[in-house]
Amino acid sequence: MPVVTTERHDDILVIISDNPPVNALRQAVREGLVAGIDEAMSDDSVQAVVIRCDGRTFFAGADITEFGKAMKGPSLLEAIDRMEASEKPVVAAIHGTALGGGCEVALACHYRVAVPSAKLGLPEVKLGLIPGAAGTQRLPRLAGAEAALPMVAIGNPISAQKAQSIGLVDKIVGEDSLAADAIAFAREQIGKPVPRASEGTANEDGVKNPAIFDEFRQKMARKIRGFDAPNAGIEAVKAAGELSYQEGVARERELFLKLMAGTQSAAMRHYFFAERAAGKIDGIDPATPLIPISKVGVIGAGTMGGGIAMNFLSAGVPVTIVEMKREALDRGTGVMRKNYENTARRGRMTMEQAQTAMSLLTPSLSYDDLADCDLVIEAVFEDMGVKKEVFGKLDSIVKKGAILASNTSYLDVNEIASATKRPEYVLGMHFFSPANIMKLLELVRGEKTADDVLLTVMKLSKKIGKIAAVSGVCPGFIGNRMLSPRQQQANAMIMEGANYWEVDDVLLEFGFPMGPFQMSDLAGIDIGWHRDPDKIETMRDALCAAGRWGQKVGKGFYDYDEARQRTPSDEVKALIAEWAAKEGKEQREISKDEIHERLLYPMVNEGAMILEEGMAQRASDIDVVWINGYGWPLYTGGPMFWADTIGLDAIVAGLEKHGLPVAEMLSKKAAAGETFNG
Ligand code: 3H9
Repeated sequence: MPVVTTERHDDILVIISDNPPVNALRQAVREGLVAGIDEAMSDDSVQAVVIRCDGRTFFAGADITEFGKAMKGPSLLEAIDRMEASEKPVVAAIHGTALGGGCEVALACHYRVAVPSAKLGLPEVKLGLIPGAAGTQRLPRLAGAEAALPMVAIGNPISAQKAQSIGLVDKIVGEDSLAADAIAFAREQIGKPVPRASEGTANEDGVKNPAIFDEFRQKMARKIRGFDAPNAGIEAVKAAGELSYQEGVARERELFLKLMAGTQSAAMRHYFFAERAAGKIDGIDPATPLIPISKVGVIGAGTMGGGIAMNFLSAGVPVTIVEMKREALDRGTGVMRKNYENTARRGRMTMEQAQTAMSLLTPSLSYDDLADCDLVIEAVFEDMGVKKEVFGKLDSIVKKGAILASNTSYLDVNEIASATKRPEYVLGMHFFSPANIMKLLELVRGEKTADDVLLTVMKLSKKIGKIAAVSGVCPGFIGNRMLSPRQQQANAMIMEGANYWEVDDVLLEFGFPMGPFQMSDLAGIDIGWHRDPDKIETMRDALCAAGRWGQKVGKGFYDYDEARQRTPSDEVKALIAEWAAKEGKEQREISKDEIHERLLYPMVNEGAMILEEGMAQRASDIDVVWINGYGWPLYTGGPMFWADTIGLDAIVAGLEKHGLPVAEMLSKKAAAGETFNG
């Protein structure tokens, strides 16, 4: 069965692509589209053309798996130029997502009709690229440079309604009658001169006001810091106003090819597939029947519990939240309500949606109210004794067959499970703070966790908008376990003479949002402190005793001004020197290169041990965890992909140079010239 077929409806030829799952524009599809257009052109009885897709979506883009391989068949640009060149009207009929190359197909058609639920976008920038089939040249000419800029340089898709408002969609048609409505629309265009996006003049907005490009760059500065593609995108859209269409396409090509050959795009394409791979669980049949989850229980209404609950409420799943004391319960639910209201105020949801979410919440002071929940997640104090008590209690109250999950960030999930008579229904669900915002969810698979339990929670993660990765049971799981050697090195280096702000700066320059000492200040240095200012046994005790509790009191490792700008503190410098002397640490100059290697290489080494012990299913899962949970810069592809790009032999040599341990897997792979990601 060919992937592209044609269908005659009197004087209209309908070209239909059916290339599951997302109608990616692979070679056979491009050939089919060209053949379809040729058929329409060579048949005088055809008066107009409709291009549509079967399956769940209109073309979701070029086929990313073909990137980096030799191009076969017509290029996408050749294929779509044929559409635009036609004198007979060509109409794109859009449902699902018209993304990247798919949006470029739509732009090359003379008209676009879409169902109300459709989305259109140019997300190439999220793959470290810019559109490469004239999208940066046709879109500004059709919709204006100002409207094109966020689409090209940020890459978020827009709704059909928004697309109509900027001229990208001509008509919104019935959700269930796209095929027929598109044919009727095409028939109405017969005999009229065809409008071509490449001949549009909307891009003159950027010519009249060239300041929009710099303004946009400034507005987005934080978001695009470190990424190459957004700037290339801005440049390409600007070129659409400065150059002829043909010259503009050549400029786009030049920018596209440069990005395609670079490490950033390779890293971001790696991440695209890594994120999808993380959702797959080795050894579990994806067709395993799932446990229905229609009601969730959360224990603890503090920051973590409240945030966890909001994920489910926002996804329309009723939640019962339990606290010990009325005051804490009221405070917790109050904070949730406020968070929703703020989100609505910022326009990210309607007030009505916020109210609907809150109406699904049942606050309670009794564990008994959790009896009929299908999944209960505890977010209580991180103490094994407390956790085991909670799980024993839950086991006796919550109905048989329900899943019991712990939000622990480092405790032994097998031991927690042992407090119940249903260890196969127990697992870890490690959310990251703020739990309603952070994307990452570590699913901790206990020794006895049943397949259907893990698969159910994996599927549920997607429903609540999380990116989940499976970890085995080990202290700190994947994420915190790898954080630990980095922190150890950071602490050790400041005792050996490195400036703590330089340690932070090295990570900032690498692309992290903050360094370890800034992070301590943000989290609060006094967390877990014994609160006795006379008992000073560590550097941290000394900081706490001096009232340097972190950002919340205006001073921690740094002094903070009112705008929360940090300045290294003389008091802290003196404290560090004093402690270093006490510990007999010799002081020396430590270069930024050494800081960089000693912070990051041990993380790669820990990642190798995690793989060696089978605690992560695959190296790319580790990348997913670090990018989504800890701010590892996406454009490097995550710690394991990054290590591959700089060479495992270089990592080993660096570790040895600094007298740091080297995992067996790492040294073997390095010696064999292998990489983590194959
Ligand atoms: C481009 O177009 C460049 C052009 O400008 C120029 C060219 C010259 N290719 O995400 P899902 C696979 S760049 C190949 O789980 P959802 C995906 O790996 C492209 N494969 O589904 C997965 O495979 P598996 C610009 C693709 O419903 C399966 O499809 N376009 C592609 O959650 C299902 O995917 C984009 O960047 C692809 N383009 O979300 C859009 N897309 O089942 C990328 C998906 O084996 N795609 N697959 O794991 C998406 O954003 C989402 O897939 C989409 C559906 C929203 C469409």
